[in-house]
Amino acid sequence: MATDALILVDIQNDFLPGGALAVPEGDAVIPVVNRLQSAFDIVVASQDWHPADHLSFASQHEGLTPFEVTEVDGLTQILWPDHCVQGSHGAEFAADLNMGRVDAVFRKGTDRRIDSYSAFHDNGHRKATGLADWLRARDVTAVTLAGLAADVCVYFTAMDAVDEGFATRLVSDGTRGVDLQPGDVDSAFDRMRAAGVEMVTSERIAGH
Ligand code: VGL
Ligand code: ZN
Repeated sequence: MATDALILVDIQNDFLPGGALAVPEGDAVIPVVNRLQSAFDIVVASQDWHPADHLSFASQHEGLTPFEVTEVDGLTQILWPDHCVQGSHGAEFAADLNMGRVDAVFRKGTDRRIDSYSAFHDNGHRKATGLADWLRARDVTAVTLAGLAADVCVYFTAMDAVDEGFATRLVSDGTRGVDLQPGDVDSAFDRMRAAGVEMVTSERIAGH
């Protein structure tokens, strides 16, 4: 039977206020997604999970600072503060996030040389995380996304979900963005809508 899966994107300490790459109001998504989970048969979570020397970190590039842009392995790369280092507190899921209903966790960004914003593929579309096949093996045809950050990992996950053929929704009150440049979140929402992503508020999700 075709099912709808909830995908929780990167709800990790480093993306919450006080974290290394804090998303403003990032913690506001937690009660929303905790309430939503009971409306879904399948819940999965992605986890940004970098080695300490990951090349998306400004600290790995002499003379460059966070939020500058450079090239890594032929791809344009925004340099970030060190974040979500494997095994660190910052990489852990938020303490208040209900993990009891999460069926599988997909880790990404594990290869030093390539970043991975999407929960489906790395940024060069060189390798898949396995999420699409995992979902298809469970007859998932539709996905509902929530989490962090709206204009980075949620955005790329949504665009890949559409590409992979899933009917894709984003919980508008279940996400927050970085807005590195003011307007980034608005334009990410516009581009997602144009690609066919349906925006839905959590209160309109059936069974919740
Ligand atoms: C993210 C920047 C770097 C995210 C991950 O989860 O949105 N952003 N790594
Ligand atoms: Zn990252």
